[in-house]
Amino acid sequence: MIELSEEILLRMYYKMNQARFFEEKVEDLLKRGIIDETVYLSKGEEATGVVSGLALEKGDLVSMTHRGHAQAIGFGLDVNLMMAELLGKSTGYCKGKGGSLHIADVLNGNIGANGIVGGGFTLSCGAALTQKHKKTGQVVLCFAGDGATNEGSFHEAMNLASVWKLPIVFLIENNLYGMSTPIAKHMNIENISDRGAGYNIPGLTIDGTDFLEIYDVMTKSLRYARAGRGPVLVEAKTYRFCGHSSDDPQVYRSTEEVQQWQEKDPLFRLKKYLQENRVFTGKQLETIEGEAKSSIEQAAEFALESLEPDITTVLEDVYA
Ligand SMILES: Cc1ncc(C[n+]2csc(CCOP(=O)(O)OP(=O)(O)O)c2C)c(N)n1
Ligand SMILES: [Mg+2]
Repeated sequence: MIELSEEILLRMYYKMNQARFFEEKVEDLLKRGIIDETVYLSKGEEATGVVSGLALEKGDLVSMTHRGHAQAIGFGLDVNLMMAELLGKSTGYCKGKGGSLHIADVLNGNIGANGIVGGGFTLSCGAALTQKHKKTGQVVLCFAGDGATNEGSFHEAMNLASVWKLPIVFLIENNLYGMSTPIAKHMNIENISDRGAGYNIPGLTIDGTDFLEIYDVMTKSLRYARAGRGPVLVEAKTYRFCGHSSDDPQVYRSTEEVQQWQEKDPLFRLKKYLQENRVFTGKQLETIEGEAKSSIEQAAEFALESLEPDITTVLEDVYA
């Protein structure tokens, strides 16, 4: 089994906690009416976003989904600026005009979250083509959901990426549902990774709650793409603990099913590993959790104290 350094495990545990606390804070702010937009939470899916972000090299690019908070934290975005964006404040990543669905930091390689399901596939091809022509040696990590792989853009992007041997790793977060539709009703295959074969792209299915497997497979896939060998399609089976969006009564799934997946909570799996292998003491784990929590408290304070965008800037940075 792959061995991870203490340093990487520390960052992983800190960031996974940050992602969980970030969304718990968002839920709280939503309930209090302080956040006033539809938000898509990834509680339960943190491992794919955080762990694959840690497998990237400096300068690599990422395109995120509508369920992108853990993906953003894994990539290294600043939680203060993320929270400010969700509150529509001028200090946010898009000066408060984008919200959760459009968090982006293009100058630093984060092509952005996307309100259009499947919108990131072809953008990622463009970004990867640039890396190939400029010979930067950087790779694009393109996140998407299971439902998104039924979009035409997925198939166009897979074809182009394969024909042009683009440096992309497609990471599909298969949380078994597209909104309320279970996967068996929206595709007639068991593993999305099988779709790679149609484009001569290697396809792999992994356990999206297992940090070791994600880190191992993502490191190898990124290395493969970086070496100029072409794209890789990775499918991670995972589960969202909360509803599809902030207003989903979840009548389409049973509480037993949710409970079964909660037993595989990626955050607890990581904690158990750290305890059983005595990587950190109980006290050290508590300190890491405490620091992650206070970073989110500070982010909320930063966002709450920040100014609303000035009305005179309403048309700035808007192009459509
Ligand atoms: C092109 C497009 N079609 C439909 C929607 C509405 N929509 C938002 S999220 C979603 C489900 C996407 O499912 P999946 O790709 O599995 O991602 P998940 O929400 O499960 O993370 C849909 C249909 C949209 N935003 N964009
Ligand atoms: Mg889904």
